[in-house]
Amino acid sequence: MLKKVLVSTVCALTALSAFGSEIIVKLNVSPDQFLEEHQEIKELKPLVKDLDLYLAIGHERAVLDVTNKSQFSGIEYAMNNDEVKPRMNPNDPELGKQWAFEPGFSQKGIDATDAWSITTGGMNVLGQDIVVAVVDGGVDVSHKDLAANIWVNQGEIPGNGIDDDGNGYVDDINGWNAISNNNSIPKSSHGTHVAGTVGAVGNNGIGVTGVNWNVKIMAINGSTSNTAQVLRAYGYVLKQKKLWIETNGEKGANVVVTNSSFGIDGANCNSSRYKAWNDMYNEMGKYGILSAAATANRNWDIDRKGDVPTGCSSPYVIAVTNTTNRDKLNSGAGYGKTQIDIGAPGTSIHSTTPYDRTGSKTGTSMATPHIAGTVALMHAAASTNFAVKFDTDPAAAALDLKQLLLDTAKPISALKGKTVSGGRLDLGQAVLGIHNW
Ligand SMILES: [Ca+2]
Ligand SMILES: [Ca+2]
Ligand SMILES: [Ca+2]
Repeated sequence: MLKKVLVSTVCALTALSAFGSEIIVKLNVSPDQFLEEHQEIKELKPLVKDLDLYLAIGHERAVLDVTNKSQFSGIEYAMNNDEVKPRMNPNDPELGKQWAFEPGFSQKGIDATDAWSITTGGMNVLGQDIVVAVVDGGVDVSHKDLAANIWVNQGEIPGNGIDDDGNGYVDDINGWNAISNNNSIPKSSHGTHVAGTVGAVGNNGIGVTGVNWNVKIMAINGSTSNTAQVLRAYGYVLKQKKLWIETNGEKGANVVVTNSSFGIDGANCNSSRYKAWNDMYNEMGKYGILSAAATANRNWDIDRKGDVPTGCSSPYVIAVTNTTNRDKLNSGAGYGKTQIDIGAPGTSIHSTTPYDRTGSKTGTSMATPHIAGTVALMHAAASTNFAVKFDTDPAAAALDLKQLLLDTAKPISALKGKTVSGGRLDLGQAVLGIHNW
């Protein structure tokens, strides 16, 4: 027993040398006597006198000296002063309905709590905004649980009929309506739900939370019509990102991911007939934009049937299918060993709906914003190493991020051989991975 204590003390004191200066000790002599016997320790700060617990402070070299002594006189035991992290659970009252974030005993959530102990969103380590472009039917940008997380074009004066920031779009405050080609964003129920999963305001005592408690959502209407409108919608995103890079963040927006929950069932994206889709994703990818895309709501093998956009060969597309709270593939969702990258919760997902409401929806459309949201949260958590690479080589860094997202997916039997990763999103591992990148 004594030996065990001594061994653990050695380990603890050795570990202290790695951190440099502090260790917790339980004394069995008076503090004065301890300091007299261990001149290497500069100071003892009382922690809990009733338990004789002190914080011992010394230089790295001194601690090594203590470690090398054959006897640890005066110490009953020593412990690392390990970092303690808050168990982050937001106070949003409807969190209990968001099974994807708060796994119950039998439910298969995405490990959000672990991710949120590292970051809950906001800027990256370089102080840059992180923007998610929700290309959908529009978003209720005034929803009380979304408004604070809606992207605002700082260079544009609203409602004056002038393109103040000279980006080619008049009065584009929160995004663009690519269908009517103006700044009026419809309050789509679908798009508002998607936006809430990406980034409903977390820990504000209202409604739900998103994957990101804090993020910038660019609202773009472009999903409910035809291919030309979709291309125009993506064109807006591309323009804002290029402007952001060209002006060193003065104008435009640091879009890191688009969310797309629409498509053309059974189409071969890699045929010449659909070429502009791949061109668009590749061009956005050059500037570091990944595109999370919902696969067909069909019980289909996309590798055989084809799909636009989740069958597109562009490496910047992350093709997403829909898992349930039992980690099953939703019976109405597409799959494909070569084309569909990953699963994410998309069944009975609770999120924001227009006019300050909330509600539940099911579909690959509900799975995809978990992935788009994850890309954003990964940027918020990313190490300086990653952030610098993203600044200097955004295309390569975006692909690194995608690879990590797939590599950290939790393997599940329902997706084995049916997706590239064979797994379902694990937000906690993805965020931890990029944090240590
Ligand atoms: Ca403008
Ligand atoms: Ca204006
Ligand atoms: Ca909330």
